[in-house]
Amino acid sequence: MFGKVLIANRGEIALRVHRACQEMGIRTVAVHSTADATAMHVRLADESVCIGPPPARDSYLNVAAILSAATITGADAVHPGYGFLSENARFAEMVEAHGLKFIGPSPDHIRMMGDKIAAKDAMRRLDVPLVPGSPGALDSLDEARAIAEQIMYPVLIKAAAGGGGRGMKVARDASEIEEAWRVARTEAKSAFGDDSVYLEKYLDRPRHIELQVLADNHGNVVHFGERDCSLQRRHQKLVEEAGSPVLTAADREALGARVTAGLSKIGYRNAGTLEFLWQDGQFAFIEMNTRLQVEHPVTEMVAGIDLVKEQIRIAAGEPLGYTQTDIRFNGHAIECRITAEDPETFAPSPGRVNTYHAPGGLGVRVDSALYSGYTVPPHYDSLVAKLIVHAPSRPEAIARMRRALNEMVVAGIRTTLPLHQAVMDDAEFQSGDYTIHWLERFVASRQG
Ligand code: MV4
Repeated sequence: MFGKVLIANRGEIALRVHRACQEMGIRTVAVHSTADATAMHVRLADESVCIGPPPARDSYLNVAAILSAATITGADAVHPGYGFLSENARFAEMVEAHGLKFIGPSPDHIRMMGDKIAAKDAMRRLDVPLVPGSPGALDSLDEARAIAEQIMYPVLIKAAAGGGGRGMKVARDASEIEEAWRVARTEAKSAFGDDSVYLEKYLDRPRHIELQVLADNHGNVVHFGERDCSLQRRHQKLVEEAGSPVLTAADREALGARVTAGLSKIGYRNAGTLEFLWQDGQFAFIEMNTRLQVEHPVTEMVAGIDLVKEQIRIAAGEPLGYTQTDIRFNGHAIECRITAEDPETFAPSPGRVNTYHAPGGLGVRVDSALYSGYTVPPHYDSLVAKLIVHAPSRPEAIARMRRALNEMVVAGIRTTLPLHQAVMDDAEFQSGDYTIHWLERFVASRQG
């Protein structure tokens, strides 16, 4: 096992990784920008190294500084967290080239899944269900037209290098295809430096359901069930649940079996998440993320597993000590992402947190790097706390979340706590019957 792990991240996820390391007897190295010198992840780590000025490109994305920090502190491995360098195949390669272990998938798999067309190609070959669409990149507008006629409008043109909603254009009918083709390619070129695009049937009222997997270096692949992440606004998730209110155990097992068999064939390793759209009882793969995700705690609560410890053990070469049939799902978990934003306008609200009080009690977990007197810097993601609850059933989890939200205090800055309270109080949310479009309308109705 590793003696020392460098955590190439900040905020709650750096803390999350640190906690797993501590319990495993592994020492930790925090890296931080000058804006984060007093951050909780720096305070708790065994050692810390300043890697640059506040802008992420000069610090948390500064590969040379991070690798130097790993070398001078004698770290054995690097955990990238999420965001920043977590899905950068080149970074994973450089970590390994410096004689360190990258706690994540192989560079080749990171690269494959980063190319959304290559990812779909792989899943097609592995018999994972896909959204109907072009067999690969579109070569011409004529090809786009022909495929759209065949699979029927509406269609979506997406950037191959995209993901997370960037570089996507809908064509509702034949009159819109030329414009969608042109705009998608232009946006893809300017955002990613790559104008390759592909086409899919546009699903107009899906849920976003993702499957968590883990694979070791010995051919074992298991899944930990799904998360329902349909409650999002502008591609920012607000609330996630495990399991999905719409899925049966049989659906979960069928999809899980298909996916784990497929990933075993391509030799995937470490953690991964497959994103699906779910509509009319059908799953359709859209993308795969090759990192630990923000919302991983809801899976941990229902599956009774520590995904970060598993990632570390896998990277150290240990086999999974269990098989799929050992994995059981218990109750229901919900996560609220609390951000330093105005709860109505979503304007960023960095600044000093005068008072921070975390809720507690049975079935309540808070993943946060906040403390009373901490100043939320303006340079990074606005996530300040994840409030996670676990209870025997979805209604009990909602009741527990409402209670925990009431207890929680983050004073001095604006946060999305009031929005979360309104969502939990809403009868439609409680019914479980919503799509990816529900939250946008809910927010608009609150703005009046
Ligand atoms: C789609 C779609 C409808 N049909 N693909 C948005 C982010 C990216 N990961 C994929 N996205 C979508 N792809 C087809 N064929 C609708 C979305 C989408 C979405 C997906 C998941 C969660 C929230 C979303 C919000 C808007 C659009």
